[in-house]
Amino acid sequence: MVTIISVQKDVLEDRRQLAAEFRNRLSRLGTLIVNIVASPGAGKTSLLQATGRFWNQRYRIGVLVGDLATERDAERLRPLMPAEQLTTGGACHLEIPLVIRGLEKLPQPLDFLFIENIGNLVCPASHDLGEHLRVVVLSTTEGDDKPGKYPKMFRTSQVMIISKTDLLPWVPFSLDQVISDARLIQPEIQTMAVSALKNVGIDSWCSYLETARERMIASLASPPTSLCALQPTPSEQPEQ
Ligand SMILES: Nc1nc2c(ncn2[C@@H]2O[C@H](COP(=O)(O)OP(=O)(O)OP(=O)(O)O)[C@@H](O)[C@H]2O)c(=O)[nH]1
Ligand SMILES: [Mg+2]
Repeated sequence: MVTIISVQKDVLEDRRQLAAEFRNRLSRLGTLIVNIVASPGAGKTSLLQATGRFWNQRYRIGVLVGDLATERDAERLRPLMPAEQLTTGGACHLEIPLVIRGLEKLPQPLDFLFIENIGNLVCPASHDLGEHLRVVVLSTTEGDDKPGKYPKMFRTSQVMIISKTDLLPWVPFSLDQVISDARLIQPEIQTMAVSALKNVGIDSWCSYLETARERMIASLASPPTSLCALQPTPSEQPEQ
């Protein structure tokens, strides 16, 4: 016999509230939180490595990187930025309590907190991690039909990064097709094409992030207590 139990409560409501509080707390510190979601191997860690190289210590960056097992991604990132591995054991997505605990192990405050979610185009779409921006990375080797097939992930993202564009000459992948497919689902989605390997499009991505952070700060009722002075990089220092 099947017994149906009616649950008169949104089971994710507590998590959403926790995520909203986390977002507000980090907003007040001037930290833009970016949740990077994608299939396994789409190029999330490579994009973060290219971002760290491009900014070259200009900002205070921290990364929480999720995987089922191993510290491999955190080890790749640590030469460029503080990175804490969140190992889930078997869970196919990150949840906000793990993110809050992970942040305690990173230096504070930060200008940008990146969260590399578990490689999965399904479950991470349903979990608010307190991010200001959700960025879905889709690589040219995965096919240009993915937005239509995994609509929730693209509907809940503000940005679609098309990665591994250096492989475009060799794979059947249409940039126009993938962008129009994504815009059918999320008309406002911003799209960027990058190659982390060849360092193409990373400047536009970084400048998009800088603008997003400036807008987030401008929307606050009072300025953050720990604003980064936007120090010029050594190469930009005026000659003595
Ligand atoms: N050709 C090419 N290969 C890339 C590029 N970016 C990443 N790769 C390769 O793609 C593979 C996966 O890259 P990762 O950055 O580890 O991908 P990921 O999404 O972080 O992977 P998981 O964390 O395991 O889900 C590696 O072999 C990278 O070298 C790129 O721009 N061009
Ligand atoms: Mg990775």
